[in-house]
Amino acid sequence: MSSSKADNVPKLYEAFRGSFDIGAAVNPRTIIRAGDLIAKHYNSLTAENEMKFVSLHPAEDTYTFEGADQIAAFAREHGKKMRGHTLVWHNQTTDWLFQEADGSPVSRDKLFERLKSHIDTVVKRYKEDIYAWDVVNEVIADEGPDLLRPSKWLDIAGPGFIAKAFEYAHEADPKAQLFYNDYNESNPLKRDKIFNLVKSLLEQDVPVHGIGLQAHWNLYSPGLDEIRAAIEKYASLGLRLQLTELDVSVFRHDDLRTDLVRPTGVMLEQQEKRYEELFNLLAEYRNHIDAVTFWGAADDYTWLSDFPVRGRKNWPLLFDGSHEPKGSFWRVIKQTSQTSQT
Ligand code: HAH
Repeated sequence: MSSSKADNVPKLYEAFRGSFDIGAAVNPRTIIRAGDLIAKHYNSLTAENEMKFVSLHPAEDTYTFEGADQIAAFAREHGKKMRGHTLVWHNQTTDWLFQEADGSPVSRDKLFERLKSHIDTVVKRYKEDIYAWDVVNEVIADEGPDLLRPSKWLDIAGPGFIAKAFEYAHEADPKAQLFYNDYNESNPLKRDKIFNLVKSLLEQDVPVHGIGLQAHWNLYSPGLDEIRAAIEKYASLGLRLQLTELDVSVFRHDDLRTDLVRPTGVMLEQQEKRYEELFNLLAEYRNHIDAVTFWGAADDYTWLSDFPVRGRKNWPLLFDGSHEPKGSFWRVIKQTSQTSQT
């Protein structure tokens, strides 16, 4: 990176000091390839994959901490905060957890024993590094009347696994802030289900402290009014809020085109306007929002290139493929200098 160029670029997280932390999801490759950019602009890190069940605990007697440890060491070296992601999820979890050695399903009690042992080991290992955990990820059903999505967790343990996960995490690190995290969080139907789930956990005195709005958004949706309504509804529970996985896809949800090798000028302009509006809204709610974490650091690597459309590149973040600030970065920064002058 040319340092003369870099010197003219203000640090993203410093622009939001006093409002919320600015985080990025990272992995062992990006902390090397984009290490300077990450160290400069973000003051909080989340492991994109390395702290998920399958990454940490591939077999009952095997923990693989190398990738997660590298990220924690990078965070320590650069004085960054860390969020933990994620303890209970229906994806990226290994089959052994739900099975006996002969392949038959485990009992409910044995599943809870294994869950407790996993949470204890992982949460205690990173106690000094991680201040907040996504304890339960994505258990709500997107569509239809059912509250919870089908999963092995639900099949074997019934809905009680959710409260148990929070209780085990709280026992392992009583100081950690514990989050329920989900996507499509601003969709009114799913929003109300998330609200009802978390409300019922609170009524049972389950230790849940925050709601993570994943915020995998695009240029067109969700609408600002829907995002605002979601923030207000979640905040009405008296919990802390974070945007945990923000990105702004340049494609509509049902747009399947794979021909673009770079974003069009129109897309970039729309993205600038969208990011400016989003951060204006987030700034309004800074008393409720503690951190805004992007699901990546720069457009050269994002999970959205190839997902959900194979062979389609995407450009959802504030820095381009060469780690230079995009127009969207300057719009987000400009907005903070205006609010701090008033
Ligand atoms: C998130 N799911 C996950 O929380 C995160 O761990 C992963 O790296 C990327 C996105 C969002 C999602 C999904 O995985 C599948 C369908 C819809 C949304």
